[in-house]
Amino acid sequence: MRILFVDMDYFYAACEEVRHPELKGKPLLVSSPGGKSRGVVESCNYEARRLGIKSAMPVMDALKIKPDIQCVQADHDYYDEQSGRIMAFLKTFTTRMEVISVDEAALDIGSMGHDDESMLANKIKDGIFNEVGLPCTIGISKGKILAKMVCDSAKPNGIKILEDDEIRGFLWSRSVEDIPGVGRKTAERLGKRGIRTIGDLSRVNPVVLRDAVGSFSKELHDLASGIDNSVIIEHCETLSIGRERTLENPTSDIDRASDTLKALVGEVMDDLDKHQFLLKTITAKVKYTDFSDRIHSKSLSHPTDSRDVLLREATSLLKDLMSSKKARKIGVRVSSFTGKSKQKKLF
Ligand code: TTP
Ligand code: MG
Ligand code: MG
Repeated sequence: MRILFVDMDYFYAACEEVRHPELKGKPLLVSSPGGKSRGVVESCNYEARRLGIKSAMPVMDALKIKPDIQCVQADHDYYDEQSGRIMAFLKTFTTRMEVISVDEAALDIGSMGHDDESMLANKIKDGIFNEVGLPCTIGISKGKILAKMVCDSAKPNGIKILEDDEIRGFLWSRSVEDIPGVGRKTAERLGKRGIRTIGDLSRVNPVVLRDAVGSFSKELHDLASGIDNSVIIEHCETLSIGRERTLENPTSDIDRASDTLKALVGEVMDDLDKHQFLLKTITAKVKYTDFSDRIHSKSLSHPTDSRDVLLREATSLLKDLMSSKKARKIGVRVSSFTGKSKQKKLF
């Protein structure tokens, strides 16, 4: 498996620099509501970081370091919109992608026939910049956690590719805190047992490790040995499930296409059940005998997993589309998913 991991550089602050270019070049922070008196730093540019300002620090403390720092209150709707554009662009490079947070995603690029990883990374980096004007960093390795660590190590504005035979060299000199999921507390517990680098971690007796960090120990020991079996969890909001089929006899009468439609709905719902998703948006598509095509969508007021609802709504959408011309192919696609159960967070 090859995973390409993208994380945007100083994301919120960079978004603000794009719409207010006059903020560029000088220290800038984006604060949570509460501003200068009660806010915390959500993101800051690298000019601010050089002074020691960082995320999660009270804005008051940042002001002690740099009293005239430029300070903007967070506008999450705007960052979500930029994030959506970035994710939609990334999705064009792979069929398997996990949106990990507002500014990071992991793409499975192993099975896509992209043979030159460096060229692909440059293309994605330049593409994001053209799309939204924002810088990012890309890391590539054999698993999601390794690729994230490689990405972190190449920040800001970098690209780094780690081959399998370089993994141990890369990992062993780093601090255990460089592993996603290892916070200060876990690092302290490991430190008490003399485990400070990932190299130390790879050599430690598994019993000692279990004693220190419990069930996390296997994952940590595996990673320290260069084993990364993390999987891509496709994020339901960015997905859609669809099927289409050519009709035996072209027709403009929906009743004569009803068997085909029932089969398509059945297949779509089987897929949806496998993922344990609820759907909200239904899209019908028709390809006419003159080879033109049209689509029609509808969003339901409540998410559903009912076959009857999907069949009824798809029938009504297709009926409209087929009233004018003969259809030779019909399709049904569902999207805007929510999970039936909350998804597990991996990092
Ligand atoms: P990060 O990717 O962790 O940070 P960043 O993009 O600001 O900087 P870089 O990746 O270059 O190190 O987080 C993405 C966004 O999430 C960040 O811009 C703001 C938000 N965020 C918070 O609101 N609070 C936090 O404590 C952190 C770490 C991030
Ligand atoms: Mg980031
Ligand atoms: Mg991030």
